Order: sequence, then structure tokens, then C-alpha cells
Amino acid sequence: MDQSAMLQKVKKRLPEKRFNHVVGVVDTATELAQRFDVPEPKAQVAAILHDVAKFSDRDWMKSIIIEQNMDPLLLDYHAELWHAPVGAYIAEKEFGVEDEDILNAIRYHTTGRAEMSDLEKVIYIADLVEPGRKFSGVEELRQLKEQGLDVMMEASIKHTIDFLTSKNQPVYPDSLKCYEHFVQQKG
Ligand code: DGI
Ligand code: FE
Ligand code: FE
Ligand code: FE
Repeated sequence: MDQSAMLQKVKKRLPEKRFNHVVGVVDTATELAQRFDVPEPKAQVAAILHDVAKFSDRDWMKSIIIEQNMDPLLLDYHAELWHAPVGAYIAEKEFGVEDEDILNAIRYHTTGRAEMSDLEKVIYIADLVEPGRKFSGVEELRQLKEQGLDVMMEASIKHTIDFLTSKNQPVYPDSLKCYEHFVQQKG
């Protein structure tokens, strides 16, 4: 399936506002991919599909997580996390994506993880800083592109963890491991 067919198919599954977010992520991911030497078509496909499961039925997602032997810990955490691994499943089954790096970029776009590929980082960051995102501090995160992909990724995962802890929300272990990975690299 080519990219425009994918985009049309995604559009049918998402409300307008969410679809506009997806288009923003495609734009930002394309720019970051160019800057950081990641193949643009891979970044674009991952961006188009990253939130494909955002409006999927919760019970259905739960059944997929169980059936497909995904990490059972997901079920102990907020259902908001489920659309990422289930999105990777849909990308493979319904959109025919076979590239494991693209599937991982979708799978880990919400939590991050310890050992992320450059493509995974690009999608994680683009999701957070696309033009539709308005939270305080987002402009500072965008500026960090001048300092490299890892600086951007470290600041991004920190932002997410700060946000969650400020709301007394649990942080999924993969996010903490991601943070640790960057902090230890410096040590
Ligand atoms: O799907 P998006 O809204 O574009 O963004 P996302 O997939 O990055 O995040 C979806 C939600 O998940 C967001 O409200 C924050 C939340 N989230 C991200 N990481 C964690 C988390 N929630 C919990 N409980 N734990 C996490 O580690
Ligand atoms: Fe998402
Ligand atoms: Fe590493
Ligand atoms: Fe998103």
C-alpha cells in the first residue's frame, strides 16, 4: 500500500482533530528524519500509522494484547498505553507493514524504551512536538533539534515522566528504563 492510500485509510478511522495531529507528526517526523539521517519514507509510514489504534475498542485491544502475547504488564497500566502496541499489530495485519523498525517505532511511540533506534526516537519526539502541540515548554523542546537527536530524546522522555508524576500517574517501566539509559550514558 502506498503512503497516500495509507493516509486515506487512517483518515477514515480517526476523528478530524486526531487526523490533523497525524498530519503534524508526518511533517515533523519528515523534518527530523532529514536532519538526523533516518530514511524519510520509513519515518513517514510510522508517523501515518502511529495512532491508528487510538480509537479502537478497549475490550478488543485487551483481547489482542492477550492473544498476541504482548507484555501482560500493559493490562495493569492505563489503557491509553494500549494503542501503541496494538497499532503496530494493525500496521502489520491491515496495512501490510513488514519493516520491524517501523513496527517498533509505532509500538514504542507512547512509552519509549531503553534501546531505541533513531527511527523510534524520531517518532517519539515528533509525536510530542508536532505543530499542534501547545503545552508549556514545547518550543524549548523543538529548539533542541540543534543539539542532536539524543539530547532531544532525553529531554522528551524527561518531559513525559515529569508530566505524569506531576499528575500522580504511574510511569510504565519502559519509560523509566528509557530515561535511565540516557542518564547512564553520560555517567
Ligand atoms: O496518542 P497521543 O495522544 O498522540 O500521544 P501518546 O501516544 O504519546 O500518549 C498518550 C497518552 O499516554 C498521554 O496522555 C500520556 C500517556 N502516557 C505516556 N506514557 C505513559 C502514559 N501514561 C501512563 N500511565 N504511563 C506512561 O508511562
Ligand atoms: Fe499515541
Ligand atoms: Fe544505547
Ligand atoms: Fe500521536
